[in-house]
Amino acid sequence: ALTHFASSFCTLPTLASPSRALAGPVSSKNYRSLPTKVRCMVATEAAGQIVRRSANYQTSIWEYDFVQSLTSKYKGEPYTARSEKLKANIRMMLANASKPLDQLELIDALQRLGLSYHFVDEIKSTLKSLFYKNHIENTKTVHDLYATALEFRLLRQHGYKVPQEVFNHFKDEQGNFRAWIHDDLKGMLFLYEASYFLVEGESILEDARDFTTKNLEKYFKKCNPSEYLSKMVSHALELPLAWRMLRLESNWFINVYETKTDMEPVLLELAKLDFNMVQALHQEDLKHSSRWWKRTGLGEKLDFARDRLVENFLWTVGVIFEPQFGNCRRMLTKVNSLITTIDDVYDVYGTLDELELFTDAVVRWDLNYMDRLPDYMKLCFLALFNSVNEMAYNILKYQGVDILPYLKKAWADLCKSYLLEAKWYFSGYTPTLQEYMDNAWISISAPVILVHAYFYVSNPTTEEASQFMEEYPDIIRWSSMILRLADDLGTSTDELKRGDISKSIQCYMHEAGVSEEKAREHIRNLIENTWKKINDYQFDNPRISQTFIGIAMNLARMAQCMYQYGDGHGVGHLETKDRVKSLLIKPL
Ligand code: LA6
Ligand code: MN
Ligand code: MN
Ligand code: MN
Ligand code: MN
Repeated sequence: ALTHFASSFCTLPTLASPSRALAGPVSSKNYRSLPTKVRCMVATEAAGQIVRRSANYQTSIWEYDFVQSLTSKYKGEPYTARSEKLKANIRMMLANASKPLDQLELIDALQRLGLSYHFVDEIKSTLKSLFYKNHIENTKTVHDLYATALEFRLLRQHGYKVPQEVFNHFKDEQGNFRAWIHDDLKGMLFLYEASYFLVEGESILEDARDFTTKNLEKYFKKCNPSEYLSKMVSHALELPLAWRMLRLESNWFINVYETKTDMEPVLLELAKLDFNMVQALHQEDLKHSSRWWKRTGLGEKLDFARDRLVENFLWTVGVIFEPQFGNCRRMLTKVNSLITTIDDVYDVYGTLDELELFTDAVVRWDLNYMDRLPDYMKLCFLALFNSVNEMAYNILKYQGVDILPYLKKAWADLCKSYLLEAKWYFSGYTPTLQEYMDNAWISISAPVILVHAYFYVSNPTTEEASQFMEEYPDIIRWSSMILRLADDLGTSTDELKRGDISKSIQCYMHEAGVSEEKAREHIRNLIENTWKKINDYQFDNPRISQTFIGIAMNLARMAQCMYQYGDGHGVGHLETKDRVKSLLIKPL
């Protein structure tokens, strides 16, 4: 019963064609009277055969036995002892650094090398006193662009809303950046990175971003690409630090830092060692997750669906990498794998009737609804039901709070949003961008991911905080929007080829009558603007933990990473493969 037929599914939707757009959303009742595709489907159903789409996804490139064979020597005694010793040295360095610039540079290096999580308290108190001295007492004397930008970025990263006006000093009476800045390459680079911590309405920072982008690009055309600073510039122009996936950035930076003339050997040694020790833990999380995935049988039984356990695990490393959150990574890998499979049920394989039944079963969260489902859906439903119930059970067992209502609701919302997209697809409907996004920030699954993550990093979990999650706080919405838009930029071309709804790009093309290139630019602008809201969220939200805000930001970063060069999630053999190797397989 689980076989499927290759796609012979009538014509593809022509998205730019207004004749396919309906006046409003369609209900499940009127879809049968709509254009070509639907008639085609009715015809094939009548002949007793259901014609299904196919995404022709490749099988997984990561074999189970290979994953299970991963090992690392970076575990246990000699390594932990050495690591403790190096950490103590660095703590001394932090305590002995007396000049503000030395402190800032040390903190920046620790962050970029992926080590700052070991020095949270030290960094916090250093930055607190710097902020107090420079922005409350105002005893600041240095007016160097590089130092100002570095301080600005670090303080904003840590929740201090330093005013953008600190950069006015570098502008002339006409409001242009002063001429000498063109020769201050390092200053420009750091101003560029700082400018991405802007919030809505900060035009000085917007100017700074445009100005530095333009000038760094100009510089880059004529520089020597092997120099340290040039490597930093080209990397920054590709994607700013603020948007980068932390572990990958550390991996990259450790290698570059090694070539820096005045680098600190102690930092380098700990960075490599710590990276390898963390990788050893991640391997155990991955192996655990992969055994679970094999037990579900979904990868083997469901031929139409993506079998992407390792890629799903990579997402979780992007979302939360610190050693102590292994349970969260293991749980989220399950969530991601279930999402990826069920998304393919809705987008590729299921008929509309089946999807209605599946949605019903999830909304009711009731095994009594299972016997109405086709076999392949029974597998999905029971895997989902058992896995999510078990997650709720763990929280109930250890923390005494029943979070099942919140988990159930998140999945019900997701399936309802999937179903609406399926209805749009089968009726050939093209929504406006706004209408699309109102649904698509849920259908990208980020709310499900973030709600589950929330409960696994909040300890204790309170009833009040749980209810707060139910309303999906803004930070969830912004993170979801970025995931959705980045996913559309990377996946919509293939999705439309195989048969799928108009995604944000096509909705905007249709609505604004613009070219695909213009529409993509619009979507990239929306991503930039959404980051401004996320940046602002950090400053004044005591109700939500910094850990959770970090997770939401990291999910957005991970999306920009995964879809940087196309569909890195579905097409696993390109950049994603190299990333998996360098983060999860090869030690430094
Ligand atoms: C992307 O697939 C996908 F499966 C997701 C659910 C995105 C994020 C996933 C994680 C972390 P696709 P769609 C598991 O591009 O159908 O098919 O929403 O998603 O565009
Ligand atoms: Mn498969
Ligand atoms: Mn999909
Ligand atoms: Mn989908
Ligand atoms: Mn997609």
